[in-house]
Amino acid sequence: MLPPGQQLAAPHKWPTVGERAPALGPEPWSLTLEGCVESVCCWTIDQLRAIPQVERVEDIHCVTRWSKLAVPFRGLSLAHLLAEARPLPTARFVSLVARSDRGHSTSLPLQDALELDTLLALEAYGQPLAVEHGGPLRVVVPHRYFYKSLKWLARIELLADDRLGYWEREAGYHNNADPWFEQRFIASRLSRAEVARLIAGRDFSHRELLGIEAAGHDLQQLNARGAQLRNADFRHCNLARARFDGANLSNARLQGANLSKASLYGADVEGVDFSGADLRGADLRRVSLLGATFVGESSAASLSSTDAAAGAGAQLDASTRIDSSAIEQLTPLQADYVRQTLQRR
Ligand SMILES: Nc1nc2c(c(=O)[nH]1)N[C@H]1C(S)=C(S)[C@@H](COP(=O)(O)O)O[C@H]1N2
Ligand SMILES: [Mo]
Repeated sequence: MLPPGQQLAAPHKWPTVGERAPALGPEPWSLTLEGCVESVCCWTIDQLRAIPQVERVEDIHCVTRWSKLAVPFRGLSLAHLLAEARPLPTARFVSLVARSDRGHSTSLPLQDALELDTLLALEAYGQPLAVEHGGPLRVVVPHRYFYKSLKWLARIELLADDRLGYWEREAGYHNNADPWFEQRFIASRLSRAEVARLIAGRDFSHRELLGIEAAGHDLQQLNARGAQLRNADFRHCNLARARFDGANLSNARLQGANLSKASLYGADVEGVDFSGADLRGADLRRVSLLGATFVGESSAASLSSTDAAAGAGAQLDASTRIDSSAIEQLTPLQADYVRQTLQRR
């Protein structure tokens, strides 16, 4: 079963999301458990391997809308390590801190972390975890978007009060992250008056406008270069000739938008829904398309591509510019649809 708004990644593909390698640090790798505990603990990877290992098959759901089912992990249970450190009654949250150049972390209520059977994985698919997937040690939090599953775990800190993680703080990702309730982003903090002023001025460039609700507006030639527009709602907007160069449009809703001759050059469009959008003459070079949708998965499966274009599918043709490497990031259905429609004149 897939949570709402998710699509299966291509089989045998495991996308790398976020940081691709840990920061340099002392070897051998060690894990520290501290904060509200009776005894601070520290383990090397070899010591962790000597603790009884558990095997778990878990589904991965990335907030950028790709999922990967039944991934076999092996490692140790967080509960087992916590028992060794003996949490104090004041411990209510667990902060998971990576060995990371940007101080990457995430957090969970302690009770959730335990009830969800959080795993500290050393292996996936019977092999030591690859570095880009968090090796030698990553967190796997079942039933939460995968941003709660921290790569390169170096420190666990038990806290009395929550400390927001990197994505939760910097990107407005929802702190609870339950995919079954689509807890992807916190709501926009923009007031209606601010939104109205921005829409009238058509200048969003380099602004932080997470989750802006602009559906249905005339934003022809909008300047949105370098803007932070994660989860923005641009459904059915007139965005002809708009400039989104270098903008972050991750998970934005662009269904039915007119994006003819718009530039999305170098933009982050992971998880964007372009169903029914007009992308003729649009520039989508140098974009990341992980989890993007151009045609509803059900209509792509049931209609011939011509019918799909007339209905729910995005309008692309030979004048739409997309790198073939970006098309390969799409699910097989989406990639087929894009390749076919790009040949139209
Ligand atoms: N240290 C660290 N952990 C991280 C991230 C990151 O950028 N840095 N990204 C998170 C996100 S958003 C996802 S979807 C998963 C991606 O894991 P993968 O690259 O193994 O697919 O790792 C999560 N853990
Ligand atoms: Mo993610």
